[in-house]
Amino acid sequence: MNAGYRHRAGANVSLELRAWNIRRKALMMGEVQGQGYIGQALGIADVLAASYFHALNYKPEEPEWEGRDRFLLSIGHYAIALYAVLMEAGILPEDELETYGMDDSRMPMSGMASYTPGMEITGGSLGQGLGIAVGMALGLKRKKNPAFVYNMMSDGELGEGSTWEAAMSGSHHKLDNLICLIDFNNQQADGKSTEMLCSEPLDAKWEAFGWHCQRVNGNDLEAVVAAFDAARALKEPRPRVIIFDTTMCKGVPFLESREITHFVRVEADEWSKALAVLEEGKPQ
Ligand SMILES: Cc1ncc(C[n+]2csc(CCOP(=O)(O)OP(=O)(O)O)c2C)c(N)n1
Repeated sequence: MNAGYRHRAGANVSLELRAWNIRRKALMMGEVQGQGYIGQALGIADVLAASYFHALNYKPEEPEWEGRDRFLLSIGHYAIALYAVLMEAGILPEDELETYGMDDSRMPMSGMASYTPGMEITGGSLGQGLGIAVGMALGLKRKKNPAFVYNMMSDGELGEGSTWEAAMSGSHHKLDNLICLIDFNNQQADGKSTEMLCSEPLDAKWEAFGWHCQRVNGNDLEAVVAAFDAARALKEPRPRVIIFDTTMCKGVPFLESREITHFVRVEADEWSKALAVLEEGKPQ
């Protein structure tokens, strides 16, 4: 663990409430544009809450602090989800929420490193994040910087050859400072990931590539936190991956039960309805 610093602001706020706040902010941004990858944001909110309010070291007021853990969003189309947690963490000011996706906004609809504090890479060309993460993790080690690199990727990226080249080099270089987070929502643009290009048995594949692998329910905060703790504490000279099985649209039942596609259509009047439904489930 990074000896110098651990972000503890708002330590009295529960992770459940953090995740709820992330969902709420994402829905509010979706409402601004009338669209957005909201199914993914609602699904990954618990993992993001645990990342930014349990696992990561960072200084909100100094997003480029050299000692920070790096969080790479390989899936640039999930930007709405990352903006929500960056706001919740105080890295992005909340009053910019209203600018989401607009010209001159610091929050474009796909993640761009040069626009947004806390957006480490310009992801979005799928399958690139893990390779970048391997390079960063190697660089940090050579500089004797004890920070971790987290790469957040999707199940769709498991169908990219570049992911597996990166996986091989991560274990070749014994990158015990690299933690890959996979959002396994089993959805891609054209259908279910398992029906498009099946990557199962996934745990066995990562293990065979030399990684320490865990697979948990990504909407069970207790399990998510335990997986982060185990990945960080492991004393083995190899990279770690956590596969999170998540439910798209989690927290808004009428969207959850809709025939889910990669891009969930939300009608103009449904944004406020979704926010109202979320409000009913607000944790204490
Ligand atoms: C290399 C590459 N190919 C295609 C796309 C277009 N694209 C954007 S999102 C997406 C869906 C990918 O599925 P997944 O990453 O599992 O995301 P989810 O459906 O969970 O959002 C695709 C094909 C892209 N961004 N990059």
